[in-house]
Amino acid sequence: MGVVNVTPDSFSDGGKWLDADTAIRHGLDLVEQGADLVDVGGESTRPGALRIDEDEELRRVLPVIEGLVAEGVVVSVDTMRAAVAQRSLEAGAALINDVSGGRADPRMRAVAAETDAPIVLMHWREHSDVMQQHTSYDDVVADVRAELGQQVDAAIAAGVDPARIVVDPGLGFSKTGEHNWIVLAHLDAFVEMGFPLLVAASRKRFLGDLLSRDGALRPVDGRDAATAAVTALAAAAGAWCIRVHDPAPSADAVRVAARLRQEGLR
Ligand code: PMM
Repeated sequence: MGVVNVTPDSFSDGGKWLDADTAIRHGLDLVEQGADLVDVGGESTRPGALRIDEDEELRRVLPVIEGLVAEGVVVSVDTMRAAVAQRSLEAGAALINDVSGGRADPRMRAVAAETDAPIVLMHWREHSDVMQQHTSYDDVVADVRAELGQQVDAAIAAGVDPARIVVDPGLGFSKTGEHNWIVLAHLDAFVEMGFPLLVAASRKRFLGDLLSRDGALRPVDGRDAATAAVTALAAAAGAWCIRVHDPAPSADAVRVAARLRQEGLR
């Protein structure tokens, strides 16, 4: 999954693809580089981000979704709003990527149920402006899995077909860097939930921390090799989808992991 953030303020690519034509061209480029689908988002969820209103979110994502769908691209919409999900599906999006896992907008589960669209449910506790004040866990793997399980149960109770659910532990969302590493080391616990697993580590701060030198954080544009390394490991652990900004090395990493898994299953 390649990422197009149609936002002025996303941490890794904010402001780069704000105008629709540029965003569409970038989405096509991601496909050219090996992405099987393109995730279009209009609202930044970086730590501390404030929300934008629904009209602005629609204004940002709809033309990009329409443009990419017209070119035959499989598109997911990265949104926490039911109305944005609904309109995006009507515009041709194939999948809902809700980082709040159905928790931010009470109507999201109903939209997924009524439209029968596949939906990514990500582990989520709070909105981005305060999420890093909610990072307390007894056991991060067990707790995230249990809370994500509750989000899955709520979606199924609202009528979402279990066969259409994708789960995501939500790296960096109400999690410290240490938590992210522990979660990544135990992806099997999430694979065991029995749903396709999405992992999104791309360019995130914990990679910048790992690669820092002399106290200076590795800049965002220097984190793609580490991202591809995470891709290989996550795919080898059984992840179904990897969400990245730079798909070429990750697409190759997925092929390496798939080949090794094939050999391991012999
Ligand atoms: N992270 C971001 C945005 N969308 N979606 C899913 N499913 N999982 C994530 O971890 C996730 C996401 C934040 O990263 P960005 O600002 O680079 O898009």
